[in-house]
Amino acid sequence: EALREASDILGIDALLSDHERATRDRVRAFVDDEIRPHIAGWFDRAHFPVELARGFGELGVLGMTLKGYGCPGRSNVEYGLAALELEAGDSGLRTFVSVQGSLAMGSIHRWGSEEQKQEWLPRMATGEVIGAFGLTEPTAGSDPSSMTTSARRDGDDWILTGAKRWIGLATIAQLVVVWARTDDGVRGFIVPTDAPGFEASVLEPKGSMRASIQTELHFDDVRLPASALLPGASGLRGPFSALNEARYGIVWGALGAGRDSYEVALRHALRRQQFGVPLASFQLTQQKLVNMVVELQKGALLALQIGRAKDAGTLTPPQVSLGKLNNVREAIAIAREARTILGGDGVLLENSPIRHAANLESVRTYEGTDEVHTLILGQHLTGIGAFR
Ligand code: TGC
Repeated sequence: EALREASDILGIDALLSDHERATRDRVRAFVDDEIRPHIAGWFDRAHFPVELARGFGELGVLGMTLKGYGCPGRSNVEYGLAALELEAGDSGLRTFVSVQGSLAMGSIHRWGSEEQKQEWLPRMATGEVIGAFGLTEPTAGSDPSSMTTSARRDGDDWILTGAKRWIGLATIAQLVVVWARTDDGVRGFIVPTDAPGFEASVLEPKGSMRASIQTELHFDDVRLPASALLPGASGLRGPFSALNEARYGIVWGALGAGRDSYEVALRHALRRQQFGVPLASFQLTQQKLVNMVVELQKGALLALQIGRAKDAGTLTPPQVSLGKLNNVREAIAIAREARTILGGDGVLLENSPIRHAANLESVRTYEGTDEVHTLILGQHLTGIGAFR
């Protein structure tokens, strides 16, 4: 705790309210008790602990900022602090919370009918029902506008055909919010995973986010009732609005992976003796540690500014892009540098930095790659879209 206080050189803790600190400490304790002791084994065995879904529900981090329908209704800064603590445990487990809360629940809360919200959200907030979000396709990643999955009318029903790829959780989910092309543009559908013609398979083996499930989906003429359509969403604004929410969580979450890597490296550097003195007494080691803390402190200020703007309702997509681009990029650099301080022991999974570094390769790629966020910012600065 004293080492952690020393690393808050700018006094960023004091910018948080007592309530925000209490929320953060509650999630931190959950991560220490329920995730930290097991995560290396889960990662090694590529195991996602599905029983944690109920624990996350009790902790109040599923659909954390959503109001009503049994959802926690907390502030965006509290959600950000929770994401940071969860990702200090593991990016794959924070991803579960993002997919369930920001993407699946967020889409239903924002675009769903009253009946859809009442049917699904209360049970998703407790973790009883798991939801996934299907936007990316085998041939449509950074460019969702080229999606080929389609839904056509058959009487009052819809018939869904196509495929999705890199979809979190779908093999353990009860529903997937699927975005598909229709005569009326891109629309969203709540697809039950037991519907005939729906198939989900796990993408494995992965070298990143191994304690998490990513899947490929196939829809072979899946018949859906009219009530499956999300009535409020029309066009790509529907899925992109959900992506804003998940990207926001990553702005904070990446800092958790970075902080955990730094703390492991610092403890090792203070303990490990070489040439008769602790590693921490070498100038090169101190420089590495200092550079990590400089970036963690800058990243925390950035996340807090973005979080306060989100709570004030003024947050813009370029601001989220700036935060995601910077904080994930710096977190990977920190995790890799932390690994070097650990020397050979740094490649063992009992030390977290190499796991965080591997996980963050996924985080820099999903929810908009570094390149996409750079070009969103480039468009903001120049007024010229350079995507194609
Ligand atoms: P563009 O023509 O600019 O926009 C189309 C419509 O969308 C609106 N829009 C947004 N709305 C809300 N928030 C945003 N951030 C928005 N960005 C765009 C826009 O206003 C417009 O609305 P309307 O009503 O006028 O039609 O779209 P574009 O195709 O030119 O955009 C280009 C680009 C590259 C920015 C966009 O395609 C993009 O963001 N690409 C990245 C896609 C991405 O992030 N994919 C990640 C998928 S999710 C995932 O990775 C799975 S992780 C979770 C899991 O594990 O399952």
